[in-house]
Amino acid sequence: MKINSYSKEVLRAKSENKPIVALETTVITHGLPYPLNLELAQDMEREVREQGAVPATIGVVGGRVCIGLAEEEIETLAKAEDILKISRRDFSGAIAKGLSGGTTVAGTLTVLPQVGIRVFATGGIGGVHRGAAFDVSADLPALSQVPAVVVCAGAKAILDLPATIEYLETMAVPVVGYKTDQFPAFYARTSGLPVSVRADTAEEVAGIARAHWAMGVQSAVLVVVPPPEEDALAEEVMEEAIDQALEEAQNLKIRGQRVTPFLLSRVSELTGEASLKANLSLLLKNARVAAKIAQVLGNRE
Ligand code: PSU
Ligand code: MN
Repeated sequence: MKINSYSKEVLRAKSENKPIVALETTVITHGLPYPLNLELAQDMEREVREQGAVPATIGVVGGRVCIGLAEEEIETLAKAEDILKISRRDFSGAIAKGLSGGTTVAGTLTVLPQVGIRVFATGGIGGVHRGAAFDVSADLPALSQVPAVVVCAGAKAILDLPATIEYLETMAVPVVGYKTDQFPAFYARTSGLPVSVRADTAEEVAGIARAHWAMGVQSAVLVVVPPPEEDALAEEVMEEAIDQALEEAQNLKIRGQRVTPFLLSRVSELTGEASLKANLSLLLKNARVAAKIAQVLGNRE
């Protein structure tokens, strides 16, 4: 059964052995409003290209798992109102029924080993939700099973960050602070929580990743990058908005896949879009850092 379909640009990059950076699409379909999401998708691809790497935006279009999306396909995903959010378990339904959707961090990670890509940029990973013992993002088990470098600004701040970090430790995922000793809190640069190792250059990150996989551990290496100083939120401002958004989610009985998109958009409204600005700017920064790492690490042999 042939399920993957490559863009011309990604096929060429593979044949010329150019470094490739995977990008997810749930941030487009569920994370950001139109038309900002479309602009962001194009800007992230541009950032990757400017660093001399090739972007592979991954998503599902009409049941085809696309490794690299054409401009019109990205636009379709960005405009769609009722579209799937595809985590690991959701591919099967989408493929069998010929549906479309944005792939989450877990979904995108699932595809990477099949297509030989090992560097991936996103905004913030999912994690353990606050006060909800059984709401743990599928991003965490996926990180424990896929050998890739995942570049992010930590886990989304709406989550229980200490619990998320404990989970990453249990699942043997190194947390590499990129020019930082602290786990960033997505919108904010600090959280007071430690990383497991620090790296100050792309070369150092690549060295850590190679050593990790050489030890035979097949998990991801999580590279955490603080959001750009000029757009980051102060921790107190962020926490106040998050508390209110969480209370509303509970009152409205928001559950399952809808929790994360609801909280992100409420926090954006409550902070007068300051969190949205931080979100966009950290996504671009992560794409740049990922491209630098891909340059050094290359694709999977
Ligand atoms: N980063 C963003 N915005 C997003 C996401 C990440 O800046 O919307 C998405 C990612 O795709 C992540 C998903 O995998 O949210 C997590 O959803 P859940 O908590 O339901 O697993
Ligand atoms: Mn969940």
